[in-house]
Amino acid sequence: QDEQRSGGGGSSLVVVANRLPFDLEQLPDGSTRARPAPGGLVTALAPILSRRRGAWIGWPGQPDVELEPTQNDGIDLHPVTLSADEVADYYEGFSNDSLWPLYHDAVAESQFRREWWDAYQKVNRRFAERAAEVAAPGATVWVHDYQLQLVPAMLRAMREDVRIGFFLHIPFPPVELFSRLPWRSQIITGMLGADLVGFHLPGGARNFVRLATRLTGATSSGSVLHHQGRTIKAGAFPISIDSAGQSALAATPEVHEQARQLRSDLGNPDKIILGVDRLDYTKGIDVRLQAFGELLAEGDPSVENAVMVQIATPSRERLESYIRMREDIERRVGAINGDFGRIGFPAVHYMHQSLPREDLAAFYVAADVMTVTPLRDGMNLVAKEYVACRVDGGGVLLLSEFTGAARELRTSLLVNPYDTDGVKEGLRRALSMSNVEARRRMRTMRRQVLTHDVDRWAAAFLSALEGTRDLVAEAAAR
Ligand code: ADQ
Repeated sequence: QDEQRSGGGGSSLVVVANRLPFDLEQLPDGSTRARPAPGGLVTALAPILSRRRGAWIGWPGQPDVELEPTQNDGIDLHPVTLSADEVADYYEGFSNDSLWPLYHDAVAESQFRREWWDAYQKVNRRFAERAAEVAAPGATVWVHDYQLQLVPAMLRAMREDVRIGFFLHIPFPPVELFSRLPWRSQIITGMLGADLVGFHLPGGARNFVRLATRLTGATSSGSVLHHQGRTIKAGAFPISIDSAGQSALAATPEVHEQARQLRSDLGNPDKIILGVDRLDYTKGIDVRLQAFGELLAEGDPSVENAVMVQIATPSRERLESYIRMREDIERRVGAINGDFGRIGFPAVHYMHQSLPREDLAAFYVAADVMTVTPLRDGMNLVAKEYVACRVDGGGVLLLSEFTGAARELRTSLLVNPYDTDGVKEGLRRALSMSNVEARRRMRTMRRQVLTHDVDRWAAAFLSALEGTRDLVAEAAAR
């Protein structure tokens, strides 16, 4: 009976994210098969989840499919069904065409549509209801990212007994930008349903505290907010990667051999310059193409000496802004190759493909210079993956100041992606850097990445979330 009242679920740790960490597929006999689509998040959370009979609530990635809950690797998977219209309005529309550009410094224009907002609320409610069903009494529920910012308050209204953490994987904008959002108060109120609200950087947490006091009448003391008789903590938790796993992968003879083969396939250039991104307008792929093209035009480096490889994962392909940006990038690649390529030896090798982890590691191992030049990025895991893969201690990382990673990877070559001359200068410096200097810089970065991995991130967040129980007790005692 108690179970019924509190929701009836049995999971003491519940992760709620837009996507499930597995691609689910329905078999002819009606059962469900999970194919691993592991990202960093599931690698970090899987051990904790299976230890605590954890559950993961998320969309399986296909519209209009109704799937039964299933178990995989000791994790209960609860698929949430989205209709094709909901995918268009809640996911592509409100999440990726309203919030995504707004939260990334408005580098593209946000579209605000009321029907998208309606769908966002409706889908957030569906996720919250599912969490309320699945969570055991007193469970910990960890909600992820900008697609689900209303879930904390919705879940709080259904289940007072659960501890709720919310983590935002993308930047959280300053008051001046966020205030454009027609539903700004509702979003902040949604997040305030959590006990702990986490961001990559302290600046994100500060923006949140400022907005909460301005828009909702919450009061603050430092990073602690008081709202409707509850206490909410805001904090910074910079995410990372499975550093040891990534490093071990890069050290295998197979990856080593593949990297050697790559260099030879590229015509054994002196320098390989690499870019690896989701094809997204925030990533500044055009910035590095522009800089490389101008350097080639000036003849330093010469096209015989340096080759650029840009690997871009297809992303959000139905959105107009992404279609336009893809055309722009591909036109730029074509122009550089038209001007500087030779038969059999293009100046830029461009792949619009998603690669297996091993292949990606081989590219990281082969690359003399890694270019990460986003106009704005919450963290950027690619930068950390490159560092983890450099088991040889070499390689140069050219990194945008406007990534979260720039805070931690202080000995990278930092550039302002809006300053074309500065990026050119950085790229030239990277290409001509002495081995001694490159190794000294890489050593510091490797120490950082190897000691701050994604396990540590998850443990830090969850222990801070546990710690909020004390905050509540303190408030009650006052
Ligand atoms: P993303 O914007 O997706 O993540 P990022 O952090 O760089 O950006 O992660 C991309 C991941 O995709 C990396 O693990 C990378 O290896 C992989 N990837 C990229 N290109 C690939 C390819 N061609 N083939 C295969 N894999 C590829 C959001 C935020 C970031 C934040 C993360 C985590 O925008 O700022 O760091 O979440 O919080």
